[in-house]
Amino acid sequence: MFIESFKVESPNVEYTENEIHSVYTYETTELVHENRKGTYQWIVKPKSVKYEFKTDVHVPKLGVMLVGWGGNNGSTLTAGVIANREGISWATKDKVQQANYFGSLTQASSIRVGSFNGEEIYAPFKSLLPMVNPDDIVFGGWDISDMNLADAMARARVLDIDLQKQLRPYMESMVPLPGIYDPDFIAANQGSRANNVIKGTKQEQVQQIIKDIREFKEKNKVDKVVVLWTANTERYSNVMEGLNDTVENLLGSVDKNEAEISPSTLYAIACVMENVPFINGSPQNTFVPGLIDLAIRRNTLIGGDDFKSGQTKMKSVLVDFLVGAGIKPTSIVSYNHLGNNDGMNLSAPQTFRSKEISKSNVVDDMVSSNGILFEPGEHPDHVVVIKYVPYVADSKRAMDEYTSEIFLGGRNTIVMHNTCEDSLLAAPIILDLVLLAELSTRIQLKSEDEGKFHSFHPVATILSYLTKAPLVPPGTPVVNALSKQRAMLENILRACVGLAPENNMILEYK
Ligand code: NAI
Ligand code: DG6
Repeated sequence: MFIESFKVESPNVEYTENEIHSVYTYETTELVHENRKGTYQWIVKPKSVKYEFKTDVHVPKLGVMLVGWGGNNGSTLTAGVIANREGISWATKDKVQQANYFGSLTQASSIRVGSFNGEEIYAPFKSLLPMVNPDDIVFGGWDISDMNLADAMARARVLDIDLQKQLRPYMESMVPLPGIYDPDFIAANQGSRANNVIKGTKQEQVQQIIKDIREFKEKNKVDKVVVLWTANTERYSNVMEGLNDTVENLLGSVDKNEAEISPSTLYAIACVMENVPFINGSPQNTFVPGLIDLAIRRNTLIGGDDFKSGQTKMKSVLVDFLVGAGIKPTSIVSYNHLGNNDGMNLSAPQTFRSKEISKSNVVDDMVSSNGILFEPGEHPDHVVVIKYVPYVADSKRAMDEYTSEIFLGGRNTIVMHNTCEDSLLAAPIILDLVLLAELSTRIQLKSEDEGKFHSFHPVATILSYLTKAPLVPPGTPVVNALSKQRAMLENILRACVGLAPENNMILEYK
């Protein structure tokens, strides 16, 4: 059965006019490796830690500024939110289609809240805590192309034509602000698009982005802004001592107009300086060490990297299943071809390399979790190929072959073929990223050992479910398995309303 909303009644939870306050017992373990009677043994001690969570229930008016607003993802997301807000329906060759948010964790997935009369009861994910309603988001942003959003939607060739016609009046007046363009960081084939660029030194460019954010906030009367990079994939920037390894060196390099500071890092610096959350939806190393330290110092949320939309999502499910089932994946080969502007940009070796890295590291934690199947340091062969094929446009083809060793030396090969509009997968993920980033800035916590409430660590691991290469604070394990990432997110939000983690034991019926 599905219910729309619920309220928790518990001595551990208090709902007030301003906040939800919960007291939560975190059941975990403590490990020690000790010499006991001459032999080293691992001792696991179950441990309970009391936490308190405070969630501010005032949902702000949210502004979302996209870097690369006029791209396929930016225009598709903007169109999709307007279509939902306006209740638009349109004729396709199959049926009359109603706007929806399929593919969004927050808007279209559910959580189990318990059992009632022998039936499992589910509620919308978004009913867990007060979240921004996408209808109320004000969109804006930057693009190095000055095309208005209605034309950009047509250029993207993603949406049905009848839907585009209905959306055009809402989007014609939306024009991206000039962006920071550096041809050294993206493919040369993007040059013809760059007719809307911020002039000046890197320091002047950062200052312009800060000014843009302030003016956007003022003009649209929004309480909070989240900025998200959905612009072209950049090449990696070099990380060097003295250049970008510390806060001082990074800011000094901006002052010195150092060529190796990328546009995405400049936008991120501007956001962190303004205490505006910044999310990186592409694979490049925007978050150089000096920037991560700056975000930590200023306690500003940063999250990334690279939206996890299709092929990688499947990979982080399938490899988790294989390794979890005691089957040994030995070779993973992923081919993609696509014909949109993202594909064209990725046809340059340097930008492809950024994507290859983020697509390749996604099975590491699963492999290292099973020492029965894999020797230390052993990995499956893992190859990623991306080709640009203009004809297929945004309709990306992803083909994967997984070969595994099974019982008694047997081989098991699984082949998958996925065809899908890339931007229709990415847009709901972008929405989730900004909504969850905003929500997480309203949550405070403290453990029994801490005197004061504090926000989550500024490096937002809570967003990991949505990204291919989750950015984590230095010294923190990276989790890629999709089910674990989802459980982490859901269980933290459950803790905020005093609900136990979903343990799937269903002991009531045992
Ligand atoms: P796109 O090429 O259609 O859009 C990117 C936009 O960014 C373009 O309009 C371009 O003019 C603009 N741009 C480039 N550099 C800029 C800068 N420095 N400042 C402002 N604007 C700039 O690409 P699409 O398909 O929208 O993808 C966007 C990004 O998301 C790409 O990096 C892609 O790799 C990444 N991504 C996409 C996924 C998907 O499923 N669509 C999944 C994972 C990541
Ligand atoms: C080619 O792979 C284009 C890319 O931008 C991908 O479409 C994007 O990274 C999505 O990747 P995945 O692996 O999550 O489907």
